[in-house]
Amino acid sequence: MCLFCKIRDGQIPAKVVHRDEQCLAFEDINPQAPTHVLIIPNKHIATVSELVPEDREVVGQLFLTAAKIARERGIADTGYRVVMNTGDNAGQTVFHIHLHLLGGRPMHWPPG
Ligand code: D5M
Repeated sequence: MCLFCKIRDGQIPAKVVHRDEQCLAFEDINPQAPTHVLIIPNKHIATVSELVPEDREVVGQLFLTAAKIARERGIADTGYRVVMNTGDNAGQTVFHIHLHLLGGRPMHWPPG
């Protein structure tokens, strides 16, 4: 089972900030900003490239959850970044899709 499936199932501890029927959000273990939360689908999907039409709703739920957490953290007005690294060249290290929610400081563009 993959690392994030184990977190989903409670086999590896995480600081969970949101859970519903479709997704789970928890604090990134190596935060790159004052807010750095990962939002994952409960369903194991390795990369964006493996998404199928039936995943449309859960992908929407990932973004809605990011927006909700951003509001709760008070970073919605100042702005934040949501990003999903896909594949080796993008630096994906955990092959269970996850939306990074980063905020609480100015973000730079382009990223590295
Ligand atoms: O991002 C993978 C992210 O996953 C990276 O920011 C660290 C985070 N990570 C790795 N292990 C854990 C655990 N155990 N808890 C919480 N966060 C974790 P990627 O886009 O794949 O590079």
